[in-house]
Amino acid sequence: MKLKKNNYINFFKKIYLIRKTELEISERYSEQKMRCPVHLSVGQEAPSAAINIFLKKTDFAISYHRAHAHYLAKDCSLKKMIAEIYGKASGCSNGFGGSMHLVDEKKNFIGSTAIVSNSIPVGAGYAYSILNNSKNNKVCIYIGDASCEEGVFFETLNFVVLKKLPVIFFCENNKYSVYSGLKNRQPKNRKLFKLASAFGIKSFHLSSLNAIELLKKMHKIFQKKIDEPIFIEVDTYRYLEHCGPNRDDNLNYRPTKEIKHWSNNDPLVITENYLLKKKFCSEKNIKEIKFKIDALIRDAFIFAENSNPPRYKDYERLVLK
Ligand SMILES: Cc1ncc(C[n+]2csc(CCOP(=O)(O)OP(=O)(O)O)c2C)c(N)n1
Ligand SMILES: [Mg+2]
Repeated sequence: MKLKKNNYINFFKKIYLIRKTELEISERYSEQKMRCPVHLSVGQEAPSAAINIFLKKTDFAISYHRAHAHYLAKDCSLKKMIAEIYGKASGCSNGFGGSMHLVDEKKNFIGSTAIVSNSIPVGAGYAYSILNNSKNNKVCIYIGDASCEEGVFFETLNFVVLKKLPVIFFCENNKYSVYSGLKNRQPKNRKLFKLASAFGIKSFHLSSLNAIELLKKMHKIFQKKIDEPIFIEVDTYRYLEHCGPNRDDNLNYRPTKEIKHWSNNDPLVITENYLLKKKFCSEKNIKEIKFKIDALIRDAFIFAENSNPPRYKDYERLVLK
């Protein structure tokens, strides 16, 4: 089946939703009403937006500390995410988890975790638990490039191959772990996807530098029946600091040329231009899409601000139980 006009439009919508939500968080963060650190995905919206065009609603996903994009790309509740970041009882983790502990069971988003690599064994365990159900669901395990440096990564690769678990490892390689570039952490020319293929996992290496090409290549992967564990590495780039609402280019841990290279190929600009060029949308359609999403975001912040904080007895009931 060919990619349809609607696939491209939905891809753009997801990227726009993630970008605008993250920028709104970034702008409002200094008001000090958000009760947790935030790892924003500005710049790296395209990978999760692309895979979620092809994942089924019934597939599962588990994420890491930079979870907002993964959660929103799976159509989880925006209101509950913002309320969670504000530490409110109406949040998706009842206000006790914050930005790094997002969950939406209705959408099969089984959680996110602050411990680097923790999505790997928990996601594989979840896949093991659904192995014999008939629905043929997959578990998409999001990881960052740094996750491929933890022991549990290798143990789990072995286990998923042995048990033929229905997992999709989805590695967003933004080249950095906090301030440390890959060249300081891994031997020269090491390819992450090759680590997985050495374990016998079918592995793919894509780039989000051209978001449309990414969508097309992702489509190719999902054209074939996936009946074994697979590993998808996508090169991508965050524009803001590792954790927090600001830019940190003044710290000089990333070359200016590299930053420019990625921001000159912005996924939002590329997808919007593509929709116009292909006449999938008129300028007016794009405006309407943006207007609707902006309103959803505004409502989510109003909902969060107007919600109550959790009560201690909820803490006893939900967390200490
Ligand atoms: C087990 C563990 N070690 C270290 C940390 C501290 N830490 C938090 S985020 C992070 C960087 C992870 O980088 P990566 O997985 O590439 O994701 P990115 O932040 O680049 O999206 C580190 C080292 C942690 N949370 N857990
Ligand atoms: Mg990284």
